[in-house]
Amino acid sequence: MNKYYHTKVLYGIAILAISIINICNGEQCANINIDHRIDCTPEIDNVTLAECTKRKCCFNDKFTRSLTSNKSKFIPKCFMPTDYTGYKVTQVGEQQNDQGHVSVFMVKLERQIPSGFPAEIPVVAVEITLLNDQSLRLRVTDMKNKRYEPPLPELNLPKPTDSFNTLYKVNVDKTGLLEITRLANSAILFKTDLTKLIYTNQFIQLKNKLSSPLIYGIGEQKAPFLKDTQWHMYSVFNHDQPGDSFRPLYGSHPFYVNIEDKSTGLAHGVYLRNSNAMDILLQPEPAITWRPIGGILDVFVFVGQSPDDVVRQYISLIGKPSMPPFWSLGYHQCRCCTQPNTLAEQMVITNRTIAAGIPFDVQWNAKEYMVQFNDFTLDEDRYGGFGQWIEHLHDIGMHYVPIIDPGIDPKQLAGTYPPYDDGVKYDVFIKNSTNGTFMGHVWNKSGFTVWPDFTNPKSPEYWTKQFRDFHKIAPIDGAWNDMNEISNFEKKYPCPKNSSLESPPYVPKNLKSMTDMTLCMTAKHHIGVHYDVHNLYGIYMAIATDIALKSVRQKRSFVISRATSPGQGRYSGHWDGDTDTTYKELAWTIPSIMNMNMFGIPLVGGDICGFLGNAKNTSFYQEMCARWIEVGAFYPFSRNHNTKKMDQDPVALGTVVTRAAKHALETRYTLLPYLYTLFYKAHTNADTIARPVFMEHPRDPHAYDPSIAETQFMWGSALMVAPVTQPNVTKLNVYLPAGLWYPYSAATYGKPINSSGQTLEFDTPVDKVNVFLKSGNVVPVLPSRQTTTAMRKEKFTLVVVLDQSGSAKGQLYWDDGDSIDPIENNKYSLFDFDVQKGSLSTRSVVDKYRDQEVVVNNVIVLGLKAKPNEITMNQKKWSNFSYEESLLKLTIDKMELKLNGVNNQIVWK
Ligand code: MIG
Repeated sequence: MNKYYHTKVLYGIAILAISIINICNGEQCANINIDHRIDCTPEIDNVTLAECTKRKCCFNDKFTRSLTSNKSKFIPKCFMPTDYTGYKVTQVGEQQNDQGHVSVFMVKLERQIPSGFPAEIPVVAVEITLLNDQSLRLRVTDMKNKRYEPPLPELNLPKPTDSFNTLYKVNVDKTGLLEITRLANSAILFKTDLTKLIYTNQFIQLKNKLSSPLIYGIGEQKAPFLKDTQWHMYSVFNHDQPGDSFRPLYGSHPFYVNIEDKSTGLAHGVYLRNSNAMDILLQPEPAITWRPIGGILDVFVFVGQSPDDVVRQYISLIGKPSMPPFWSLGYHQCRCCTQPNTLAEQMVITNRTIAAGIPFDVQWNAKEYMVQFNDFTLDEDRYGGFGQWIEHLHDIGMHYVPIIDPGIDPKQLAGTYPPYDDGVKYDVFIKNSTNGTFMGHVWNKSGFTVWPDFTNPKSPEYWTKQFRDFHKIAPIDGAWNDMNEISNFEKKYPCPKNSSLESPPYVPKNLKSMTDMTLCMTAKHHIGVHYDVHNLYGIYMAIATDIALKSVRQKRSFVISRATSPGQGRYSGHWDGDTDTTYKELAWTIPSIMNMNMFGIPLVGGDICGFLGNAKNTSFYQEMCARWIEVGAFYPFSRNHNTKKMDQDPVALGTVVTRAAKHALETRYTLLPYLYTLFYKAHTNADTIARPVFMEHPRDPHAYDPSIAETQFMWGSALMVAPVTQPNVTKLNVYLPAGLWYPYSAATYGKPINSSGQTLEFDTPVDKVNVFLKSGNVVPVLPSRQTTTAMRKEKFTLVVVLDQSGSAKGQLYWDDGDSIDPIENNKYSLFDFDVQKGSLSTRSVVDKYRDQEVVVNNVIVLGLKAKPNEITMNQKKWSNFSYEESLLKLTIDKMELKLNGVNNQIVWK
């Protein structure tokens, strides 16, 4: 057979195949809107007609779409016909609870035709459990064999309700339709066709319809806040990824919030509890396709009245975040790499920051203090006197946090390096496929690295011992966990060939390979293979570090982790990793902190002034850094950090940056009692802290406008931050939802703005950030001081911002700032503030922290239309007050009002 003939025959077969498709299911193919297609050959990048035909699917590669090739390549060319029946529903059943309400739906699916993927699961069980009136759980499992499920996050399932009065309705039938609608308006919340499910050992695919293209979440990605439904592929796999990239970042958060309608703010959310690598594809239908490459489908649907309600349900399920130490809400300063090379160099930077009067609480170092970049060592030559220096920081009210990497050096002389020797003794290192210790390489100068398996129940004890020993020479106050994706630069031997774990049938599209920058997928952990548990390394490390710090310090722990996964907010915060030093990345940190807040990790921030790439101290860079610190002062976790090229602490960058830093950080510091109270609400009520404007104004359609939602953000309900994230801006357009707003900066108040829901222009010179207090709130503040330690000795001010009806509400949470589990141990105080008709009442709700009583010296009432004639404090006349008409501002001073254990009433008339 010559070549020409061969081609011709193939061509003929192809024509025939097309006509067969046309004959058999012409309508079934032609009727499908391109935007609704379900990929039939998702693992194949350039599918052929022949392969497509084999899978009994429709082939059409002739479409025009003005999309980048990176998106159009995800439009399925081989897609399922309308009557595609991969699975057939062979049984549908229901279960009732004791009260006779249907509480569980069950569906049995049996495979009809091969999906094309190996290791097909022939019989699949779908179980839909109504959890409570707002939420339900959909589990799709192998009917015969138990499959891997992640042990974390532990779930706090809602208590089962007896009688359902659900906001939603479930419809599931023999045709395979599964539909969840909102009862009130029949809006579709989740709709899928079970016959088109792909369910195989290493590839699962399920597509469900979205209510609208307003979809948020899906982390961690270097992407805008609003996710892209124009055939955008998001891969989810913890990954060490510097700079601006389409590849997945450090954390895995398969959760989204979908706004159903911007004028009602009705919203729902979906969480896929699965720790395997996965792809998430969004398409214009709008719809979402989940593609985990292992585990099961364990899907939670949260139906809410508003986006914050949805997020609260999600965070309540996966675990609410912990209370951070009060000092950790101060300003942090760090710097790597090879710099500062000595303690003396470090001291210069620390001291000049203090001397400049920049509020400053926590000094950090990356691995420079170590010997050969080995954890728990101290280079006495370069960093001699380290321990005393940390003590000195403590004496002046500061704290200290070092990097602690997971990678341990296995090549030190036996008996000289306990972190390795102990690990061998405890037998806690991750193993390779043949049960040797898994060996790779990150920073350790020996060229070799091994990793503790934090899923091993012995690891916390092993890890605690290392912390305890190190703490004797360096009394550190927290830990910074880097490189825990796990990041690995080099494999010391090739990963096993012909392993379906190393080269699975489907590799998430935005990864180079499964093992790029990490371990082999066959590496063994106590709870499973790396393939399954890769995404959980960060959370397990955070748990061990949290245990170690608490046990060594007997104080509240402070952990910042690069890798994260659902539920991690209970154990750590997070920073955004290796950002480029560009305005683009600065702007991205706003979506990033809002996302992490929605994922239950509110203690989050980016590297202030950018991590990579700043080489010269130019005026362009100084301006960017000033702008960055103005955003960064409002990261819940506020740290300046960068890589080698040059010093970027504010003083090093000159007077403009120093002034901007001082100003923005003083503003932050005054607000710390408010921020701390927001952490209390996050811890007890699953609230977010840094949140999008639409979360506070869900029925204001403008609040969803990307020019607002991506650039402005709120702290709780009382504070709006509208920073500059572009060069050469001196006037900024800011959207203020309807209400009264007060410009605020470090204990000064601007003229009130009565907005009807408008965009207004504000002067924003380089050293100014727009911060506004919103009407209807009482905000507790303290004077800014050099450290939070000094601040805690000061007296409080209550800032009342009246709404149209003259009301306002607020709270203050207070404790000793550093003890373990203050709320669980009942060692805190909580005060409620309520303003109505010219009267502020303070109520002592919980009064269990008395070591330092809360004393209010001033009450500032904003939005008061006329000067009062008389003020009374607890029925007694009070004459220390003043009124500024242009600001509609009443200041009551010298009050010395104690809040603990008593209720107070202040009246102005
Ligand atoms: O650059 O050791 O994201 O913040 O300073 C590679 C330190 C390793 C990456 C972290 C970065 C940190 C650095 N690390």
